[in-house]
Amino acid sequence: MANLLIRGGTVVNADRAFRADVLCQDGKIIAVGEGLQAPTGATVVDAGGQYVMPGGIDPHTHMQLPFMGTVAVDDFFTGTAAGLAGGTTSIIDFVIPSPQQSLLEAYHTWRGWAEKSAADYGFHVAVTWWSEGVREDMGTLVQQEGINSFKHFMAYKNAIMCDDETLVNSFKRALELGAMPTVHAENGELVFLLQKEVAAMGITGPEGHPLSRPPMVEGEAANRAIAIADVLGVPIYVVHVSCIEAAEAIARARARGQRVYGEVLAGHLVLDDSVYRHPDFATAAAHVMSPPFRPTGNQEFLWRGLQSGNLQTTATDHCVFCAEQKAAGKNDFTKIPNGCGGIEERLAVIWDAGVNSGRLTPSEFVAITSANAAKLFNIYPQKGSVSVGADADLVVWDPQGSKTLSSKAQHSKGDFNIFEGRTVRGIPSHTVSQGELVFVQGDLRAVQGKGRYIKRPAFGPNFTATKLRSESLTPTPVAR
Ligand code: URQ
Ligand code: ZN
Ligand code: ZN
Repeated sequence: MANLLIRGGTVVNADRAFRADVLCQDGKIIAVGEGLQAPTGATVVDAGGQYVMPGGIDPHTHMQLPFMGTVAVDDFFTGTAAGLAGGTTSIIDFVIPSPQQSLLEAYHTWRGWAEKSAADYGFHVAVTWWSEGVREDMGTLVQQEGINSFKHFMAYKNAIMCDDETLVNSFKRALELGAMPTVHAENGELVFLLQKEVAAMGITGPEGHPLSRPPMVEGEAANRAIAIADVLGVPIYVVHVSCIEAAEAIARARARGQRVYGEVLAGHLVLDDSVYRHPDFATAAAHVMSPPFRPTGNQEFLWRGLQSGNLQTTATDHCVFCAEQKAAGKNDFTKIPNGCGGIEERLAVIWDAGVNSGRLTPSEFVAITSANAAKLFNIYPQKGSVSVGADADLVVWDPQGSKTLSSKAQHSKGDFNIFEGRTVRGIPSHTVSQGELVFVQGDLRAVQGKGRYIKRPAFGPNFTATKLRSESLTPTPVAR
């Protein structure tokens, strides 16, 4: 593959920012330093006045997910292409077996779907039921397929919800295998009951969605999952932390030395629950996702969590349904397919609201949009770093560039944009994937099928949570 020299920029990694050129060859970074010469025939990008950062990693997407009776409209090509247009060069998506379905069988199905990806991708595999076969499949997936994380939905009763028996058995198995358990933390039993209570009040519109899943529904589940992980001595990663109750649960556990990690969606950082009271059904329904967007006050708490290091990654949960799909819930909000987009907008929204506001330094931005996800899912520094030997996945970031986000400007196949009308300062001018220019000043050159499946090794023997209370147990029997 051709050489590519990115010249004159400021390289930003999670640990520091410094003036350097970046030389790429055969999909890898081969030199980082000042005054690099362009090999004959190399493509040269002038990055003067711009930042050169590791390509974004979105650790939470659902391309072409079959869900709630329909299928998310962005597939692995259109979804990853949209990501490249926004500076995101890798995703970690989800294999979600139906209950009683073999995990391995579902994994191979998703692998087939993802062949068309334009960018590199990995998978978390969801454990939606329990059996000895599930236990065995988890071992095969870790030892042979490069899976090192398992997802557990604590919501979605009568669909993919895990009970405590499954959580306990699967977390224990994950620890044995050196794999990270992750959770969608909402108490699905409470949601199920509250949905009926809200409906009984005659509320059928999207405004019923947040009423049926108040913050403590998430706080309870986050606390429960964290406690189970503590007793079992396994680390845990909480996806889409949306509210104070869940963020506090994580901060409390971390303050006690427990290995708990939290992810925040770009949408939850800048949107609030007023969206559900929009008079237009389609607009309100377009924002129906779980956990819901929260009352004002929660957003600032999430920002503080990222600034303090109590929350580590950002994602989008990109799971896009169009207006006609959302209309399935026209007369019953519980039938509105849950999911929103964001993969193209995440970096610009977080840069504009996070760096331009002074909340985050450029290096902290890199940490929460790329490096921390690479570290937590064990693909650092192959991903998440501008350094010699790393994959040449990069974004050249123009801090003075500006753009107004809109469904008319997006590359997603969705017909709505939850950031509609938001003007951001700081946008990608170039995206590089596997050492190739795939986005150049508005011109998207994504190639279907170019993306690679990224295997993620299991974690080492020290992979455990700091055992706290459970160490106080006296493991030896008392002689009587
Ligand atoms: O819960 C998830 O993460 C999936 C089903 C996407 N939908 C959503 O509302 N977050
Ligand atoms: Zn979820
Ligand atoms: Zn999700």
